[in-house]
Amino acid sequence: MENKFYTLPKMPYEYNALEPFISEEQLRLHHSKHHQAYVNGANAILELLDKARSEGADLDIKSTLKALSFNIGGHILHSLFWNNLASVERNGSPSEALNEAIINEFGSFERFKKEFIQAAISVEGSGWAALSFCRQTKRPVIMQIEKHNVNVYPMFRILMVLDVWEHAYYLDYKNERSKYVDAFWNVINWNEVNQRLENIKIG
Ligand code: MN3
Repeated sequence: MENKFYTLPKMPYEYNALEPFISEEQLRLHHSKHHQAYVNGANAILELLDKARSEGADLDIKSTLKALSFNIGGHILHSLFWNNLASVERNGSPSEALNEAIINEFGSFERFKKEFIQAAISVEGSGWAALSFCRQTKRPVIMQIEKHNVNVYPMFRILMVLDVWEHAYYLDYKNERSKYVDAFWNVINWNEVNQRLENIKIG
């Protein structure tokens, strides 16, 4: 039977694989507690919806859907995030196609990196920076996501995300978000980012 609920995905590497850039303790907590909380949150709301529908009960639809969007967003973004990270030994490099797309859009890889870093550092409160891709214009676009679900461009495919919630880095970097954002570039799984771009062309 198809599982109608979300599950916490298994990490594609050990919790210590991203050291020294992201510590074992930080990554374990982030995956096993924080990501799990979004999975549980989304499932609890789905159960609430199922129950209310089967009983014919009324719901506060507005607040329920707002919470559902937040928790599903958290689950999906974290699932993408773990897979677009890799240990220094396994992270590869941007493919020719990815490089070309980035250079066509931003002028240079350095310019892309600068804008992505600025997007990540300047998220108001908690959120994400994401490199996404518009299939209509064939242009890569940076998304600056607040929380897990605000400022998301509908239907854009996500190539790469960076979690800049404090829970992602506080144990390792305290309040210094920019140091964490700089460290991220050492553990990007370019093989995965390349593949996501490739999948768009096929799909
Ligand atoms: Mn997080």
